[in-house]
Amino acid sequence: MRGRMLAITIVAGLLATGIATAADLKPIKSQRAKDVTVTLLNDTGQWKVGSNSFVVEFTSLDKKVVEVAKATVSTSMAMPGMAPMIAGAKLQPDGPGRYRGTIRFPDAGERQVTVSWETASGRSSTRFSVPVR
Ligand SMILES: [Cu+2]
Repeated sequence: MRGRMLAITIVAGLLATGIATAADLKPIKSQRAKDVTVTLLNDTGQWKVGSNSFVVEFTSLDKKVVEVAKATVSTSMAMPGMAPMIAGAKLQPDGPGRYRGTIRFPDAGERQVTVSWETASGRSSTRFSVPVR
């Protein structure tokens, strides 16, 4: 009985750890680009001024993982009377159809975000806006 309780505790602990990563992430933005949905996520569902960690996921319309290569995330902010402010993310593959990224924003405001990726059928990209608060 005691051994069984311990086993249950360990399994529950492992499940909690595994699910915690996925379930604690909130979508920042989800954008459909033809047959692929691109979703940015992090722990708050928002980008903030300063350093940000996030995840970008590529899924099919029926919510299955889409394996992509060479994903990139870049952002641009229109600044009145100035050249646009550009910031790119550093991305690391983190499993099929998923990348972990970091990006830094020096100020608040709306960003035009461009995500691009490669599949067997070629290179694709999509553009959408995300506020930095
Ligand atoms: Cu700016």
